Amino acid sequence: MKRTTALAALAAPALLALSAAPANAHDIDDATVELMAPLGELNDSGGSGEAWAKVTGNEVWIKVEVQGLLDGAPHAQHIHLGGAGECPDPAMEGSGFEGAIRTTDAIDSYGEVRVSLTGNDADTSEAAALDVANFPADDTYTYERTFEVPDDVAEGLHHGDGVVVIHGVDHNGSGQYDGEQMSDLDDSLPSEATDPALCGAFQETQMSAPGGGVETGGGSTSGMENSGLIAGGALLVAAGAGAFALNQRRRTDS
Ligand SMILES: [Cu+2]
Repeated sequence: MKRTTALAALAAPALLALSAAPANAHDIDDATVELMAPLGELNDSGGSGEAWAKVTGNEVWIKVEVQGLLDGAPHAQHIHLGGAGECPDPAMEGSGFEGAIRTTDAIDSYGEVRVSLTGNDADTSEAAALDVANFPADDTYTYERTFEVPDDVAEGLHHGDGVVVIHGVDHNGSGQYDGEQMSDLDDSLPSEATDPALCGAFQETQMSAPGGGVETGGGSTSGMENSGLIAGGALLVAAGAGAFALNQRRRTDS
């Protein structure tokens, strides 16, 4: 995960340096990436779960399985992006109820809401982050949906930077969202309704072999292999071996 992120960060300048962006970027866009995230407990929510996703271009299929959350209360669920691509330490001291982690406390770790995992064909953008009528409201549920995301979100997901966060924690054990403190996301909601309950950073799975990618014309390599070449070139450029990287480009283009 960390290694992938580092390679991605190095790959960007390499693309500019090699001026080979159009052909390779196209291959990456068309590549399918399969992701998995074990969902870990935050705020002693009592929950657990797992998420899977398959991203092809801008199309995202996602499945989320959750157990053990507060029953009969909506669980806002999102893909967050733009942070460190990871979950906070569950032991982190937050600004919430008896030190609970509130959503904004851990924004550096998982980033902002970019995808709202709503049901009922509702909006999946960040604008629907608190569309409580269209989120699951059971203690245990399975959610599955296929939808389109904007380019920058697709790119982040392709790079394995997405973090799944499920919200809603009954800190005081009252059986509902209540308490004195209001939400850091919406001051008309109790903080319990939006505090993070589960978190999982997507990681690329090896479920589909790179060789299984769709062949593009002219006997060129698959998108996965091309992105490997770009990443390899980036490391060499970073090491000052620019000549080798240029040879690499010629071989990639031929
Ligand atoms: Cu969220």
